[in-house]
This record gives sequence, structure tokens and C-alpha cells, in this order.
Amino acid sequence: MEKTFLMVKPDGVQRQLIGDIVSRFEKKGFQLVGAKLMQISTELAEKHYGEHKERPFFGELVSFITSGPVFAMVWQGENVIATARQMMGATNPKDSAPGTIRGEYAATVSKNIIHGSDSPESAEREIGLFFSQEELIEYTRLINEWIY
Ligand code: DAT
Ligand code: MG
Repeated sequence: MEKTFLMVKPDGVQRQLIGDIVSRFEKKGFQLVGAKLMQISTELAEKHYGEHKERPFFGELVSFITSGPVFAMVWQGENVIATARQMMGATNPKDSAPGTIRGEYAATVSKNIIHGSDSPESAEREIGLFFSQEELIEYTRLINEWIY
């Protein structure tokens, strides 16, 4: 089953949005297979956002994502990577649709509440950066037959 890496950013944690965000993905039918509240080091932040190294906002991005605890998660389900991106909404909240997480809660691009992997390759890379094998739990969920 497809897996993705999602993370409530420091602004979402401070604004008490962890529960709401987890609830949205649960209600959609996705299955949580790993989660932890953690403080990201500068080194991990620079690796995670490596693709943006040359962008003018890179320094601000790294200092923001390390500014407080984040809630890191791995979710699984059919088409979870693309669907989670849709549920998050566009990167810039001025473009994110009402009903999406960013559309509902975010006001600026730099404080946009949530991160989600954008492709199978980045999902695999990001899951590996944030979670060890032992932290990912494979378990049978009995409601699956009501979802799939
Ligand atoms: P996403 O988080 O939707 O995958 P991204 O990978 O393009 O978006 O950028 C990563 C993060 O960097 C984004 O969530 C917020 C920040 N960011 C992107 N563009 C920015 C900009 N023009 N100014 C400030 N921060 C920006
Ligand atoms: Mg991205």
C-alpha cells in the first residue's frame, strides 16, 4: 500500500491543530503507521528541504521548521500521496481552496501549517529521513473492508 510523509509544522503545533489534521486523514480512510512529536535539527532540516537550497527563502525555511516541535507522521492508503496533497491545498494560502487545510487555517506561504511529500520518490526519501523501520507499524485494520 502507498505511503506518504506528512508533518504538522511548528505553526500548526503551536496553534493546536494536530488533532484536527490527524482527524481529517483518519476520516478520509487513511491509516496511520507512524507518528512522533519531535524537534528537527538544522542538519535534518537542510536535508529535508535540500531541493530548495538555492532558493532565496531557504534560510527562513530552515529556521522556521526548526523553531519549535513538529508532528511527523507516515500515512498509508490508496493514492495517499496525491490525495493528501489535495487535502493540504496549494502551497500559497492565497491559492488554496476553501475546505483544504491551508485554505482553512493558513494566511501566509511561509507559515502554511503542513508538509506533505509530493511524489513517490520524495515520500520514500522523507520517510527514510524521519523514521526508522522499527517506528513504522504494520497492523491490520478491520474497517478496511468498509473503505476499499
Ligand atoms: P510544498 O510545501 O507545498 O511542497 P514547496 O516544496 O514548493 O511547497 O516549498 C516548501 C516550503 O517552502 C513551503 O511549504 C513554504 C516555503 N516556501 C515556498 N515558496 C516560498 C516563498 N516564495 N516564500 C517563502 N516561503 C516559501
Ligand atoms: Mg514540497
